[in-house]
Amino acid sequence: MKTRYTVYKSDISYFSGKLEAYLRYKGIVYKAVECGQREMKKIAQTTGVKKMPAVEMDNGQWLFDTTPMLEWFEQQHPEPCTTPDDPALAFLALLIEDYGDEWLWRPAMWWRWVPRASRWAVGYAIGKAFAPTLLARPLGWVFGRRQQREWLWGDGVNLANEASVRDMLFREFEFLERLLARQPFLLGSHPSAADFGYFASMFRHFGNDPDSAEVMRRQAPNTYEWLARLWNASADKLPKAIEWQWPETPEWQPFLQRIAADYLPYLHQNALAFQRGQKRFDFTGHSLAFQGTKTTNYRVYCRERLQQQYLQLTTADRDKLEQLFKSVGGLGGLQADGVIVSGLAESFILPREAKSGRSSFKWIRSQPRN
Ligand SMILES: N[C@@H](CCC(=O)N[C@@H](CS)C(=O)NCC(=O)O)C(=O)O
Repeated sequence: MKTRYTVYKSDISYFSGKLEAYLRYKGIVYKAVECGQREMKKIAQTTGVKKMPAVEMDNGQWLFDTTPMLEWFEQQHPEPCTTPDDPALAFLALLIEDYGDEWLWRPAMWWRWVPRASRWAVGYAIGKAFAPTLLARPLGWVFGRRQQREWLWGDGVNLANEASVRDMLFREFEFLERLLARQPFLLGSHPSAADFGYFASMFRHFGNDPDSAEVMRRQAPNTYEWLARLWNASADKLPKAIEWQWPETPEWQPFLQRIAADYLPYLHQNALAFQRGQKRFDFTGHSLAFQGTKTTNYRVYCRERLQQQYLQLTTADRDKLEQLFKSVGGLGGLQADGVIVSGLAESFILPREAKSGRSSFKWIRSQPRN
């Protein structure tokens, strides 16, 4: 008998959009449950963290965190395959997935919680999901303030760099527009982990929230079209043969540079701060700097995973990737100071037995850091 999945999600949640797009493309049948206070409590008690999406299986086991989840689903439901057959390209897809998950989160927070129309609309939607209608507006207001504090003003964003954080979206549009004008998905004819990683911010935040969605419709119609294409993709609508593309065209260069010279140095500096027991650190990258940004244990784990995946590649595949990144500064940031252990790896082994316990997070006041 087929496993039945219940997906606890929210229609305004970054990572829920990513997971659902993946499940839809794979043709994996699931029951969707919109999260409210009760569901979040249930997730926290079984997975240990108050984060959605989470998946409950009919055998009582649970899946959580979209990156290991996608890996797990890929093993259980291999067709249609979302992993490029070239191992170097498969690694790049995972690197892009991680960049989309973590690096685009900050501009997604800016575009959702700073412009007033978006802040009010999404705040109200969250308030309504978690409180009686009368309290929806005040709760939305509190939630918006919490997100601004947690991810922007209390996390290295200030008047001097705010415009650069806002403009991170435009840098992504410059890349995506040129690429998606030519091909249907980021790495070729079919979706890969790279598409799902990008989809998180693009679908449930930028393409959804009133302010950024209008900007996207005006400035990035190819990206807007790709959102619908991926959301409605299925293997039978696409060509039988998959054609993966090695990223050689010019628009890739600034994008690869953001990974090599901003994101990987950020992961490295975050891991060093974690190792030294610092709660905050001053991040300096090629195009952005964040003073007093919060050290994030989870992102030490993200780096650790990527390092392990990279080390599993053959020397020839690693050389191929080094060549790709050579003109934009190389992949040194990934390996610098070796593997710094997050201590979290074991808790992300899936599936997870349901356990009953208390989550240590006070939900409204603080958020688990991705
Ligand atoms: N790394 C996790 C991140 C999940 C996450 O951050 N989820 C957000 C919603 S998109 C959440 O549940 N936040 C809870 C809160 O804001 O209190 C994943 O990939 O699933």
